[in-house]
Amino acid sequence: MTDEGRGTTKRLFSRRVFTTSAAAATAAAAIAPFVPSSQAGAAQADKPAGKPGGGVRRMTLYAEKLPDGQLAYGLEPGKATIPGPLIEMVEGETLEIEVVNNADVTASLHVHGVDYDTASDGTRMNDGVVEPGGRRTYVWRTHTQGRRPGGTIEPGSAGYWHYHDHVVGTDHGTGGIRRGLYGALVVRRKGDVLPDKTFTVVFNDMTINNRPAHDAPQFTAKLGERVEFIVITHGDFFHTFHIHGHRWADNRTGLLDGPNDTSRVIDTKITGPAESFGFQVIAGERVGPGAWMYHCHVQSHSDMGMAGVFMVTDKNGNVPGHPMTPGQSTDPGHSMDMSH
Ligand SMILES: [Cu+2]
Repeated sequence: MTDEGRGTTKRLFSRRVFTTSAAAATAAAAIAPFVPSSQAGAAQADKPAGKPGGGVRRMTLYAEKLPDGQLAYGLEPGKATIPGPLIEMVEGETLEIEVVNNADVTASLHVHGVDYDTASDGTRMNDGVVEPGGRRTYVWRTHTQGRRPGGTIEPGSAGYWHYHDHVVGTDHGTGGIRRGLYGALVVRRKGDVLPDKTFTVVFNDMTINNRPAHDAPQFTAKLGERVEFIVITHGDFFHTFHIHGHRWADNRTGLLDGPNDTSRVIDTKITGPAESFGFQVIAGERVGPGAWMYHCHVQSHSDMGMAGVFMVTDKNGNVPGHPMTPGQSTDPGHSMDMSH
């Protein structure tokens, strides 16, 4: 597969940390589009922030059939990718996603982790599907962490989540997921540290991001960049995500909150169907530039090709022992290079 369109979405937002509530409200509007800058005009249809506790944004997601017969979501016609575009939200805001079904099968959009009505659950049972040629708007809501009457904490929506089809093939979207209708969702909390770039790794049956065996995506970052990985599993198997030379905290953000955060620090995590997690690393921190492998650590799975490379370049764009060629990266990441 080519590099074209593979997760190259740019964020229209560059703050490293969400700040005050007013600034965050502005920021929430600012990150609205999740579209390539070439499509920034289309994104201006976003509604301004208006509801208490967060704004409402709109976006359009196209479900399409790829030339090789796989299915994918995209932000523009003809630009669908596997995984679909990274969708970001900030706790408190609402996202109205219009799905345009350009594929030749009935498809839908089902999300994990956020709030929605049954009409937005993407199932045939609730008539939440989109016929070929049709369109339908799904509404995702989020909320901030709070305290319930009686004192217990109600968790907020922040987390590493994901979305997928729920109707192609079977009433559980087994065929849609198998063919590529899935993507990552991250809901951030005010104050969260933002990465320079984000890479999505989906263990889908015995593939990574539906790519052929031994052809997993290569991710590239510069030494010292703050890189976010989002890991999702689909299909029938359990996998064990592992990355060489880097490690993270096993909590919501993957980062330690402070010197007293006792979260376990790990470099391997078991992940079963429909689970998702994410974390951030500083590329090459203490280990330097290099070709750092990431893979499923179930031995037979890695032997069968569930392994890829996280290329960490030096400041000149080189990797020791691995000459880099232009366009070599199969996923340049969702970079955050726009100032705000
Ligand atoms: Cu595996």
